[in-house]
Amino acid sequence: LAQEKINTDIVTLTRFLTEEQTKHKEATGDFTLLCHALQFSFKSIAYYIRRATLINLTGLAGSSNTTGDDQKKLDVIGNDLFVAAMRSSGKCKLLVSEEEEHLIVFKEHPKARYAVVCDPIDGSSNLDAGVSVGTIFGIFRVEEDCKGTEEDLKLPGTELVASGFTMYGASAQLVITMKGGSVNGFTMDNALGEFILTHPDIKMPKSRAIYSVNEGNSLYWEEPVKEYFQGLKYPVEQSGKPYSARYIGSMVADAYRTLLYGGIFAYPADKKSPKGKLRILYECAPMAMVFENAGGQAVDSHMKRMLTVVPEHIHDRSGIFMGSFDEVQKVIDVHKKHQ
Ligand code: AHM
Ligand code: MG
Repeated sequence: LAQEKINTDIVTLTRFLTEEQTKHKEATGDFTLLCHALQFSFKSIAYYIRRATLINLTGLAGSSNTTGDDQKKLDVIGNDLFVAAMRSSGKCKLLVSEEEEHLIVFKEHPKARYAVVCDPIDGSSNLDAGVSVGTIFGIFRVEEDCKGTEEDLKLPGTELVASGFTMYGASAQLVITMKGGSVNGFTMDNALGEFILTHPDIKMPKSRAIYSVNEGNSLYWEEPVKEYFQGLKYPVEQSGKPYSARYIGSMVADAYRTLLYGGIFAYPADKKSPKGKLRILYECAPMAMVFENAGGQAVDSHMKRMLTVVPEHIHDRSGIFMGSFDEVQKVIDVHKKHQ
């Protein structure tokens, strides 16, 4: 038998972050330490998700979060793991979580220079069936003398210094991007307990005939949205083939597939939900940054660049269309026609 070729020069997330840090002469190492804490929260969330059915972690916790969603037991545990990791990092001053009504201020770390926004377990309606869910995160830099109120976080995504997500699927996949940088993907090696760089410098395909949207909401869609999706299914040109539909109902999983394969993911605002469903600060903006840095586009339901949308409050929502550059351009063009 031929010997398997063993890679002995593996790029782990830890090594990647250290190498990134050395590129920035002014770096203090705080950002790297914050990322190590993030990494630990992803590992521990992945661990509990994998064991959920075995240790009675499926089902509801019996509570609901600020925005009225029923909380799953794992929503609560994922949030607690995330909050603890951020607190103990010593580098996080402010934290916004989907599962926490108010901003968390870590008063014990007044000199910390970062604010983190997160959805600890996104897509939790899929949990009990063992379908992929994910954690979304964004990192902002804050001034030492910032007020420590929600005002500090009414920021557009253009202010994010880093963002990304981890998808808990067949394996845990972590995607991270820094301001103005490339998008890099890591796969969790459970035996090593390390995230390994498996998808360096992700660039999205410019187009791909796949759409991902909850079509069950089409009754409530605005005209341009109806026309756009109708056009994908019933192309006018003779040669045009209809698009394929894919919808998991976990934004992280739908977005990850879209990032790798190309196509479009949308959760539009509609007549029933005029502000859409997904949250600007910790769902839409971090994803938009990943998509833009990978060569794609992301806009809201007014066709405004998603990264420039400023939330009115920390849990504010928005419609979103994100994906391959040309696919999102088609959405923009159809909307322009209707103006
Ligand atoms: P959650 O944060 O409460 O889990 O909700 C967000 C999720 C996204 O992951 C997904 O894209 C969307 O909700 C699915 O919603 P719907 O079931 O309306 O299609
Ligand atoms: Mg969510």
